[in-house]
Amino acid sequence: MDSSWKKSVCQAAAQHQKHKDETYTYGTAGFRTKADLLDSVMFRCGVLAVLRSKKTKSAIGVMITASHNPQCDNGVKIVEPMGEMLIQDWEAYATKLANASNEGFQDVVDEIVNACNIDMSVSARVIVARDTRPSSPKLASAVVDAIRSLNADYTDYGILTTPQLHYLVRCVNTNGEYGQATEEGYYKKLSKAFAQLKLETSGDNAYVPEINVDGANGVGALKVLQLQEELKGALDMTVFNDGSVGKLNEQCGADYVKVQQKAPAGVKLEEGNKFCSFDGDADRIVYFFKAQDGNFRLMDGDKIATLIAGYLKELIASIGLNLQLGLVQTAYANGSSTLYASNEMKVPVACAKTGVKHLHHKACEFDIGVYFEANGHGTVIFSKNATNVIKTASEDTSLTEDKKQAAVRLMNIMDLINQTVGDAISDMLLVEAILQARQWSLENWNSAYKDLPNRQLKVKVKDRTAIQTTDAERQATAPSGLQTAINQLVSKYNKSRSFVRPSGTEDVVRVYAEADTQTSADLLAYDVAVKVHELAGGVGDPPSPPS
Ligand code: 16G
Ligand code: MG
Repeated sequence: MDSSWKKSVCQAAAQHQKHKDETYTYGTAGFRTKADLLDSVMFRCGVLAVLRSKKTKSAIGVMITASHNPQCDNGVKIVEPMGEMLIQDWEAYATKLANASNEGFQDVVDEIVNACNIDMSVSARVIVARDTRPSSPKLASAVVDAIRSLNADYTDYGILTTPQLHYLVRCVNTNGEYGQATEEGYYKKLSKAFAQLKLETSGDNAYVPEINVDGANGVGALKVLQLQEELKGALDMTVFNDGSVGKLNEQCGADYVKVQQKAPAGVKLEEGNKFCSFDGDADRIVYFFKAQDGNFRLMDGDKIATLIAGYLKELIASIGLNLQLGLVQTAYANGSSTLYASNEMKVPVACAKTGVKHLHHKACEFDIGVYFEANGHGTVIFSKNATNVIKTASEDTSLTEDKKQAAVRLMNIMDLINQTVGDAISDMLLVEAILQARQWSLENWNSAYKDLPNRQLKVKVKDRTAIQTTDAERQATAPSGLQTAINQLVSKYNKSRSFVRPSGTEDVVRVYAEADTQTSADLLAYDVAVKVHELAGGVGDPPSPPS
């Protein structure tokens, strides 16, 4: 077989030398670290994407972004043919390739080619996009160098949100069945579905078709403005933190708002107005508003998930379809949301490990799987069966007009949803469509259930892998004695729960606690953090007590 590719990829690799002392970890969603350490990683991910494309005989996506991390960081996510995240077997290859020495690079490539039985004569295609970070263009060109050295096809879409890239990969691999494989096609698909979901309403209506978007000074701000044109007035959007003044993710964006539980900088929180925050690559969204009591209220991923699941469940029932709808959460889901979903909505709830790939996987077990992380990342996936059943109903002339209308609505909802991955833009339109159908303000939506007060803390330890977990991260199995200590602390408070896990994106251990009052949640989180510091090799001073 012609092996000239080996020479050309090695020559190109020599231009993208690995930092000798650096070890790269494939985290929860790909590689992520300081941007100036990533050139070789990008090149090697480009190589990996080409190999994966040859293996799957499909187009593969590469997204350059570090999501909600500070502007100085960057990262890379690899996207599978149907728009999912890279499969886990290949995460191990990615890690090995990223960490191979400059001399050992070709051997690792050979090893992957052999282990996966890849036919290097098969053609390959990679789709590349990046967020708005200043470091992204150069890192994208490292990916492109790799693709070219292997003589593969590629399309560089320039600046996109992460979910837009996921969408495009799926469009390309389904020959347009999922949608038109252009950025414009994305806006057209979403805005058409949104327009068709709009209902004629009259009289008392608490819903207002206006939204203030905090774009995190990132790509989402740019893209929402492009969508605005397509929506032709169906939703009036005002964009804050559009990147013209502030820094990416600095005191703004979905992660800031969720963790700090307060409005972002640059936004004037006025009573009666609706707000939402995207993260840096627009795959997360949270809503918020100023309540009548003057206080800030957060509508996080759990609130969004229950809104969506409740509405979909009603639609399915109104048509009389026999489809199983389920909700997938993580350990971070507020205890009230879990109780509300299972006891009030009667929707089965499953718990998965943190990270989209785990939730997505679990959601595939239902006909209709709604999955959301509390941090605002989530979407809905419809099985092949569900899609067919809904399509058939929407065309069934023997159904009553009401049932048929409901089935057509479900069809449009399927089109509105980005089923490949959580998508802030698509989720926002879905929330707006449901609020419109329900004629709800955010106050109405918020009243479904009351969040339990909660607190998240970080603890620095020598080696965070000292913490090991089971039961979807709800129980710690190492270090020994930690779980028993957590159980004892939890038992001191009412309606309390706490767990710890090593972060997959930062060098810290995360602590979560909830309880019936904020004071108790704060104290419990603090007590647990102290235990982690004591038992899991904490570095620096022990955590300080809540003020
Ligand atoms: C990544 C994940 C997100 C998860 C977060 C956890 C994807 C696309 N993103 O941002 O789902 O919630 O990591 O971060 O999977 P942590 O491990 O640092 O807590
Ligand atoms: Mg993100």
